[in-house]
Amino acid sequence: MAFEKTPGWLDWYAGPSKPSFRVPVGAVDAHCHVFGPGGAFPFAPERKYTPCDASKQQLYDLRDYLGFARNVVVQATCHGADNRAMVDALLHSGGKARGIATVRRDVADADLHAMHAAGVRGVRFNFVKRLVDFTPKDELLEIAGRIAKLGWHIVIYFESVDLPELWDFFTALPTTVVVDHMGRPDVAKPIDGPEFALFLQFMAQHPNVWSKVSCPERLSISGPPALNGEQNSYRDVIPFARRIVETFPDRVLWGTDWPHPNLKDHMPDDGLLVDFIPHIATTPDLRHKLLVDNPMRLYWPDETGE
Ligand code: 0GY
Repeated sequence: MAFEKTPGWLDWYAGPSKPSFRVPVGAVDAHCHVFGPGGAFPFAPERKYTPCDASKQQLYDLRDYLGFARNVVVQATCHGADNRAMVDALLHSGGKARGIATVRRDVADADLHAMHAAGVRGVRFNFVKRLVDFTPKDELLEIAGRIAKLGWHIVIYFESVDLPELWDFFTALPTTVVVDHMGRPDVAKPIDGPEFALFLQFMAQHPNVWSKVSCPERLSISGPPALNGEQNSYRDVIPFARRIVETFPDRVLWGTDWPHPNLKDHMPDDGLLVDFIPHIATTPDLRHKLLVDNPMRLYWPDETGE
């Protein structure tokens, strides 16, 4: 099937720079996606955008180029609850990729078990209104109870202004909970202001809550060097990510977010994103936890990563 991209859609960046920062051996890109290809894995009718194609092979080529060893492939909303493209990527990874699925209440136990065998280790609950329609909380809690029995965890995606309203639901979840992109802080607001303090409190009071310190390109107002001429890309995001890494070093993950859905003003150079890591994880020990120890504990608990 031929799909037409959403007008203004920016394709992922071909020919990224080689990062100067060498990631540690065994590093995991813990947040990335595949899109189709649409001809093989059609996009879902209920999708809010139509992306370019971004295949598993292109993802794994990028992994090797940037120096990563493994991936966690997160189901993108353009595929709805049809997890075939993500599962196909896992099955062709030689055990080097795990997955996060989107499921509905009607998913069969046999399907959950098949996804587990393929490498799925969690589900994603998305509360970003531009990406998904509302799913009733009782349905999500029912799914949470079922996937908890498989030892899976829940990835949540929301905007920081919505955390107060979602707090009771999030804190009732029975599994490890991984927050995408630091709960999308508004980096124009002070780091010591009430909104980010609430996010830190969420993590501090709930030892089952982890955070991905990913996506500076989505959160930054100062932008990448090509736009602002400064040395450090996404400079305004650094204090927020660094605070989380230093406060909760054993509960943070990092990912490229390739192929970067829904970016309208610029497409990041994935090499520059890797060069962002030493600014937010400032010691070799913090970097090893962020890139190797933490994702291995969550996704490959029986392997060491070396
Ligand atoms: C991300 C961010 C976004 C999109 C999706 O699944 C998706 O469509 O996750 C976004 O638009 O902020 O994590 O990839």
